[in-house]
Amino acid sequence: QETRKWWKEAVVYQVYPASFLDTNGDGRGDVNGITARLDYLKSLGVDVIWSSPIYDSPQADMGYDISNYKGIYPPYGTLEDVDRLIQELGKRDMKLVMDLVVNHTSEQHPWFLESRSSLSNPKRDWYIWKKPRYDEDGNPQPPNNWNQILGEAMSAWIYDEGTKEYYLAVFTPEQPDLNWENPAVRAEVHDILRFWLDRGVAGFRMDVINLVSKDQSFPDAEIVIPGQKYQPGTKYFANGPRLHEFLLEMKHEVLAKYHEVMTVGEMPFVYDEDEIVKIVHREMGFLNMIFNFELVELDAKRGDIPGDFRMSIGEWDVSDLRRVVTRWQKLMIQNDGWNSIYCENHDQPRSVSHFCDDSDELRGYGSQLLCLMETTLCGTLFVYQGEELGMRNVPLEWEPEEYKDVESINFWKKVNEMFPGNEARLLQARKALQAKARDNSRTPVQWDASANAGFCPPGVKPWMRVNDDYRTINAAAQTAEGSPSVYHFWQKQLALRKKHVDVFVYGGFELVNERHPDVFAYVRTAAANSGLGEKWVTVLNFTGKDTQWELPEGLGELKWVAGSYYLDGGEDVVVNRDGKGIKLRPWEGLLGRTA
Ligand code: TEU
Ligand code: CA
Repeated sequence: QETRKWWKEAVVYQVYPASFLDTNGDGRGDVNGITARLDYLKSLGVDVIWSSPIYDSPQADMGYDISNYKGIYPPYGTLEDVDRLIQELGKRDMKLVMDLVVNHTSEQHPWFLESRSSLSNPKRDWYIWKKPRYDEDGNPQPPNNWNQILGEAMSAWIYDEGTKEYYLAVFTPEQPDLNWENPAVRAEVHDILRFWLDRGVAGFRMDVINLVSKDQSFPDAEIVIPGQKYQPGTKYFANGPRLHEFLLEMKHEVLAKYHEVMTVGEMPFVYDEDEIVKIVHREMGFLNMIFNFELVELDAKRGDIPGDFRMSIGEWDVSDLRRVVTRWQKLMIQNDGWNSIYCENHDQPRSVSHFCDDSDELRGYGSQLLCLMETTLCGTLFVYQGEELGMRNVPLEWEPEEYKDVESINFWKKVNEMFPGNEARLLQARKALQAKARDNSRTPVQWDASANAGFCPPGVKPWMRVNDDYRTINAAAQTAEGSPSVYHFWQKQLALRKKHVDVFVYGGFELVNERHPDVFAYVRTAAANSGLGEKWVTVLNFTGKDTQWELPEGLGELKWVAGSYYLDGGEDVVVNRDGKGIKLRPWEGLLGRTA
């Protein structure tokens, strides 16, 4: 059927190259490190690798600031290394997806160096330049009140002394926004896409692709952070007036000319359902799927410190999670769209720490509960490096100096400025960093129990500190034959998902017991045209306590095939029955099928 696509069934594994594997002893991961671990990924069940940016970059934002789209950051390797990676992937029937970061470039990109060199430079209009506003004393002020996304206390407009104008940089000053209104800029973007497609990549994860069209009147934003000069302007540049036009052009000019390119657009700050469906609609859409933020922001709430929305530790319970997951499942299934499924990436804390309990006793169950959910939902599945090992957040004891991410650094600085010497506030901020900082998912992958966790040679200082728990949580221990492990659990679940794509990838989704206070449970049914009558039931206790769950009427007897307390090994899943009820332990998840 035409609704079937390779990129719907694919299991995508996100590599964060700096932290994956260092093969040349400089303390940074590299392209050859990815190539070196393909067999590990293949045997896990991975089909596609999406790598975060490997292009040449000054690394102001870990490669999301690109200075050459057609060259590789030398510490990561060379174009030849990438060619070899693609070749080795091909041998294993695997594919590569690149991270396309084209809302902005690095301030060191030759285009920007030219653009800022003079008012009359032909590339002046490739970025967004505006004349200052002036205060009473005649000092230049930013053209509006928008703040930076990664440093919310600061203006998104950066003054250029040379030409006495401001440029727009919505993430950090080192990431000037491209002016997509200019057709020459869009033509260059198309050229970049072709360059990589011609080299053999299978698709793109498009970084903040919904920010490329901005409201050209650049209005001041409403005040949502009390007492602050600069405010989030996202409303004026997320899904802006010409976004559809720009994406359609990209589809016609490039994507449609290649065979079944995989595209996933990262789309923060957009919640409107009609808008979302338009973007990913099977026929009329522009992209295969998007990353939305509703699940990972379940616990985020805005307070009074710039940056604390991302760093907040808000309350949530299973009904919130159920509402969000269900909304997206139904939205896409009912409207011919397509979902992406993820709980973790390089911008989020570790999922077991985020949604479950990462204590030594419960970490395995929680990791496997999340695995059960992710592998039984409708959509393309994205696994983040280390998630398959149940890696967790850094410990609270780490000093703020261990945090390397620009967003964390800006946040910590701001809290110290606002509350100097205020121990309570500083402790609160440290807890927030430990819970939510992007650094949590960026620590080196833990390969084995040797020094530096096998990420880089002993004696070499890794670019970022290795999580202290690597002696117990690492790939060598978890892949050892017969070891009950989060890795083996993922491996088994991915195989099961692939064996039953009619159900898990293409099937229907229905809630059961939808008012249960602790349990998120749903039924997946085989795709209508598959001729299969089977139903699969996922039951997830999203709490740290025992609970009781009634088997719904009408499903008949179930055969239980997986459970988060059954750490591989093929033992039969035994459910603790109590009349019609099933007793679930903390973070216990079960997967059953109708006979
Ligand atoms: O992220 C964009 C984005 O809006 C969030 O994921 C962001 O990291 C978070 O909201 C911080 O407040 C993408 C990349 O994934 C991220 O790593 C980059 O820093 C960012 O774009 C800029 O390129
Ligand atoms: Ca290296």
